[in-house]
Order: sequence, then structure tokens, then C-alpha cells
Amino acid sequence: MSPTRHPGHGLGGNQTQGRQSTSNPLRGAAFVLAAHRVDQLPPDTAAEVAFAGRSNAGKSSAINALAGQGALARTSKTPGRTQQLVVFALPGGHRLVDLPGYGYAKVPPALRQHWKQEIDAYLRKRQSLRGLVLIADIRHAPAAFDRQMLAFCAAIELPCVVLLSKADKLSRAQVHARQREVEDEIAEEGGRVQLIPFSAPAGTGVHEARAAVAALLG
Ligand SMILES: Nc1nc2c(ncn2[C@@H]2O[C@H](COP(=O)(O)OP(=O)(O)O)[C@@H](O)[C@H]2O)c(=O)[nH]1
Ligand SMILES: [Mg+2]
Repeated sequence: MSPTRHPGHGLGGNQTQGRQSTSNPLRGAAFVLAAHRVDQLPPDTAAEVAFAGRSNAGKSSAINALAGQGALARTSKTPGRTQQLVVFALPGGHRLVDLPGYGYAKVPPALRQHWKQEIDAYLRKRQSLRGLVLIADIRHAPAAFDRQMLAFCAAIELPCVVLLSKADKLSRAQVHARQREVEDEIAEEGGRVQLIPFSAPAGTGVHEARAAVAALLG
């Protein structure tokens, strides 16, 4: 299968560069392509930050909140919809990459294996990759695959930012308690990890997460 390109978007054309673009470095993000294999990605130049997480964790919602755009990445109430590597270009030539969501039971085993291999190859080989943003529902213990991602990042010394999503579902006290628990739950995977309680609808952690992504991109 060949990568799909959106006709209306591209590296050059975006109309969102207004006054706000100076305060939000991710504001001008624009869809470039959706790939089925790592070798279909754009040239491995400049800097890239990848977004990973269980299906339905809130990955697309987080990308939209960070970019300050309502419908940049497609959100869904149906888990398992995004089974592609979706690339967004930033005005400065850097990129955000939405990795396929994992852990969705209804994905056929062969396809799941395909994506496991592609994510693995992507993390190992992508020279422009500067960091990973892992999105995990604050209410749940990190999944086995979340832990594998964290351990993998630690092993290759890739900085990792964990967005503890759906923080609006908990009280402020519960959010703080869960943050400390997750710190313990992921401690054994090691590595440089920044934890940020996050809510797309409430805007919690959005500025902090944007700053973290911008810092990774350099
Ligand atoms: N309450 C709440 N719901 C969220 C949040 N982020 C995502 N959701 C909802 O969770 C579902 C999955 O979100 P989506 O961004 O598509 O998840 P993805 O599969 O990880 O990309 C959708 O119904 C979203 O509206 C959040 O921070 N708070
Ligand atoms: Mg998604």
C-alpha cells in the first residue's frame, strides 16, 4: 500500500500562522502523510517527536490540544482506528509523528505483529527522532506495552515525556496521588522521564507539554 497524502495540506500551505504562532511553537502543524511502513516516511532530516500510547488513551486529542487545532489528528470513540504512522509538519521543518495505537484486542494478530515491528524499527533507526511522548490514561496502571516503550527509550537514551491523560476524570488530590503512583510504577524501567498530568478538554498540562515537545525538537 502506498502512503496517503492529503491534497489540501502540505509543508508550505497553512493559514494558521497568526499572532499565536509565536506563543505556541506547535500551532502551525499540518498533516503530511499517513504511512503503512517506516520506509514511506518523509526523509530522515531535521527533528521529530513521536507520540505513542494504547488505543483510546487520548493520543489524537493530545496532539490536537498541543497544536491548538480541533481536528488535526482524528479522534475517535471507537478504539483501534488509527493504524498508520501519521506525520505532521511544523513550520520550522520539524515533525510530529502519531504512531499506531497499540493494545486493541480486535486488531488481527498479523497486523499487530506488523505494527510492533514497524514501531520497533522506527524507534531504533529514525535518526531525526529526538524524543517520545507517551500518552497513558491517568486512571490506569501503565500497560505492558507502555512499559516496553519506556524501557526501550531508556535503553537507547531517548528522552520520554509521559502525558497522564484524562486528568479531568479525577479530583486534584487524586491526580497528585496517581502521579506519584505512576512514578513508582514506571521507576524500574529507568530512563529520563517527565510526567505531566494532562487533559485535552480542560487544558491541564497543555502549556507544559508544549514546552516539553518544543524543548525536545530544539
Ligand atoms: N475526558 C477526557 N476524554 C478524553 C481525553 N482525551 C481523549 N478523550 C476521549 O477519549 C476517546 C479517545 O480519544 P482519542 O484522542 O481518539 O484517543 P487515541 O485512540 O489515543 O488517539 C475520545 O472519546 C476522546 O474524546 C481527556 O483528556 N479527557
Ligand atoms: Mg488516535
